[in-house]
Amino acid sequence: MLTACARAGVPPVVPSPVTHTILWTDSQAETRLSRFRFVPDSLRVVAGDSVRFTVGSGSPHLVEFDIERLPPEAVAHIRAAFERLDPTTAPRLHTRFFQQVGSGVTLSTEGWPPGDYGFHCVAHRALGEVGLLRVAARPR
Ligand SMILES: [Cu+2]
Repeated sequence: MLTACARAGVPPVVPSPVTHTILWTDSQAETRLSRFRFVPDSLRVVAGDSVRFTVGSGSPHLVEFDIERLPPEAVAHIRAAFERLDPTTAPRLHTRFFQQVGSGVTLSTEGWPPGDYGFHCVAHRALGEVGLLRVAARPR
């Protein structure tokens, strides 16, 4: 089918940017071993999509990208995105804390190079609140 379309000169379908949601959770009721989590803790996006980090429950959370688990050329893009949100925390690649359920930040991945982006919550990293964003190149 794809081959037929390509032969007919039909351009490939380019997906429109979408906004994904990742929740910060404090799911004490589920298990004490993995109380603090990102849900989902792994997400695949296409460059240009947005990612909304939202408090689902519990304690104050923030998101910080792991400078050692990023495509090297991604650091400047993340810093620029965070700069628009809060210049005081941007140099360290993290947001401020959010606590109220439903509050959070939306990051656009426009221009972000493809690769794996590790992130965590500074407050609960040792308790397992870590995640991974897989950014794929947007088809042209
Ligand atoms: Cu947290």
